[in-house]
Amino acid sequence: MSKKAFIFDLDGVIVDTAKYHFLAWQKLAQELGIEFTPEHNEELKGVSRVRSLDIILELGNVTASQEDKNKWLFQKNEDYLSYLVDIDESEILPGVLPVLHYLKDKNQLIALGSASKNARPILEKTGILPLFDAIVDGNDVSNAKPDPEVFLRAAQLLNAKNEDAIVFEDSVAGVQAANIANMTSVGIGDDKILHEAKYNFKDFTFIDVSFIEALIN
Ligand code: B16
Ligand code: MG
Repeated sequence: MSKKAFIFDLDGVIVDTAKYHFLAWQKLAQELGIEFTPEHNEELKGVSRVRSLDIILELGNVTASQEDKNKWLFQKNEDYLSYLVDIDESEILPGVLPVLHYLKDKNQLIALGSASKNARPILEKTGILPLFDAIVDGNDVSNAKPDPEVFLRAAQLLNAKNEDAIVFEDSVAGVQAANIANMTSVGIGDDKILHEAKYNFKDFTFIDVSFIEALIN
């Protein structure tokens, strides 16, 4: 059996923190008098915090000083973190744990490839940090998805070839990043939104052992 590199995005793939990002951004947008809908939020998935704020400000045609932007970025993150205080393993999305454990049992390599700067504490609180052979997050990269930097670094840390890497992603930008990196992209979510992914599943409960087995071999 060969060894493949399985790279997981965090928000929207392993845990449902995408909803907390949305709530925190929506609160800020409201304060700034900017209309911000779940549809707008799609554009923010997998995108860095700084770029997310710029997108929201562009939506409302708001220009701001760097000082104000820093203040709002801080405020949004504090608000986001307040939702994370009590999270535990129940936050892990259905079907994810069995896949992680199956990969571990089969001696496969597992990495995180997330844009979030809050990734480590989330993995710790949900109890799955020890399952990861490598972690690349928003603190390690300078180029945001769809730039493939985050996934290329993860494969590098795992000593794996890009073509032996499989990326699970819920964002359009993340799927594009995986494709650019020559990795196998697996979209998690709406297949109309993630139509560029090589494979697509509504969520992990739709992924069965035979699919993972085929990826390994
Ligand atoms: P933070 P992922 C991304 O995580 C989120 O999808 C995106 O909405 C968020 O803005 C970004 O992380 C930065 O997160 O503010 O915690 O640094 O999906 O790449 O795991
Ligand atoms: Mg995501």
